[in-house]
Amino acid sequence: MTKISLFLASLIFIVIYGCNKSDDITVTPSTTTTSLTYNDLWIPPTITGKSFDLTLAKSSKQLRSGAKTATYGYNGSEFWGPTLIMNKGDFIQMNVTNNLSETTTTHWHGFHIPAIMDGGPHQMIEPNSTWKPSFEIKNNAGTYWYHPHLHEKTFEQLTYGAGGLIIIKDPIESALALPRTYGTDDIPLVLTSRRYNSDNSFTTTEHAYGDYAMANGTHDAQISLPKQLVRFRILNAETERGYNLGFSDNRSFYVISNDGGLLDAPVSVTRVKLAVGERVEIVVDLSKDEVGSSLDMKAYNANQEFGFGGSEPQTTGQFGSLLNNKDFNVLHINVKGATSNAIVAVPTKLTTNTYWKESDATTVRTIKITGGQAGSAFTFDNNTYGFTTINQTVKLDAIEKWTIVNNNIFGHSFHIHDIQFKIVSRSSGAIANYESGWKDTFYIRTGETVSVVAKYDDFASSTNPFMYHCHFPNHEDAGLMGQFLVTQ
Ligand SMILES: [Cu+2]
Repeated sequence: MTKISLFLASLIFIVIYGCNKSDDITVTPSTTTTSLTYNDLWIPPTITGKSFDLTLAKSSKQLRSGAKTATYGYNGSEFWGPTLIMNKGDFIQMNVTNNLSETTTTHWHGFHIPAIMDGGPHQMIEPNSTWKPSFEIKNNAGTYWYHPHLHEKTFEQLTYGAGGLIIIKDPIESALALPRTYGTDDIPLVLTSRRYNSDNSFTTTEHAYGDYAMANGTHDAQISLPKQLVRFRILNAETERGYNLGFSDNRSFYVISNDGGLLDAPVSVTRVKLAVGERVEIVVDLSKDEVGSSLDMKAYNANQEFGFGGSEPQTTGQFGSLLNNKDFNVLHINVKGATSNAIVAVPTKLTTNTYWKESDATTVRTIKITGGQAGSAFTFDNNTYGFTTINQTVKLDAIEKWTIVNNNIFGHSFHIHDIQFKIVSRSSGAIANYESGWKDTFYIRTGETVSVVAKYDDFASSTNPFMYHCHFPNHEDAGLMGQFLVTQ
């Protein structure tokens, strides 16, 4: 390089990198996005109390330059819906109005409630009608979510943006010195991605992965966070993509909670994997960061094992994506001054869970993931999902071990309604410490066998089934779903 070209290069460097403002920050183009600006992370509004009115309707959102994108949202949101905040022990009234021109359902993911209140495929909400389930909140404090679960329409309705987070509070969690100022040091973070047609509409024909990462319905999201401990409530709301999450400087952070509530103690990690439908609450320490500095939360998804959603090399087509087999940003974080009520230390002890053990189980069931070969649909035990078929019958109050076998061509995300379970074994090796708590969804690798133990208590019905299914919405739509009754 000549002196002049060096001078020009440094001038360009200063122009590009030298003058950052808080709102419209000019950044280095990452490997996976050509965008030069960040957009402020949308924080869903909250509804707190015992009565929740939700209305699902068509909407639209300016997601790219040019035409707005047709979306679905609850309560006027342009994408997604409000965060519902409720207390364990409260009796809740839900009023869900469907203002779409098609049928939907609203499932309370992770909730331990009667099957008829569950919002699965059977609790259909016709257009211009209101569904009014009511139930007691029996779950532990944690991060749950609601989403459509209409058979063969789940993928499409989720893709349009129908969904929302639920935060349950209880006295154990409330007594801990944890960040819990919503939107300030307690940040909801819904991770997904979308693919676009040339008219800026979402691609809704079946495909496994979007091309552009999205956090809370925001592409290239950024947030300013205080110089203190900050909690994130993270949901993987993808179709098939898994996330191997970490921070751009490889700092350690704490996992404090997974699907069904607090772990016994915080787990220090530098990466946490999150499959579709799983939630994790993490706490990251920003107290040593300079005000004005920035870092990124990233998906370290390059070089994952075969079968991990998004590990495929291709960039286009049904299993391709511009994000596949790459590390990419999920949230850009700008550090600002601490708040007056900053949390500065993670509690060493969180709660005392008493988990079911393998030896507690009086019934053992094996469920095999089958099909999926030569263009055939995935199935459980070679049975295609049937709306009136009961695949399993569980006795009320039974403690059961369910062993899921995936001698199949790809990884899946397995979800059981009604209960929270304990993962007791993984044939591939150890159970990750960050999935050591109560769970309702887990990742099952290709070639793996995973066993979980749960007690099927409180709610019996001879007619209303619960679901178990792959939480890849395209897979459940295609029939990778079964039904179980809990009977007296
Ligand atoms: Cu699946």
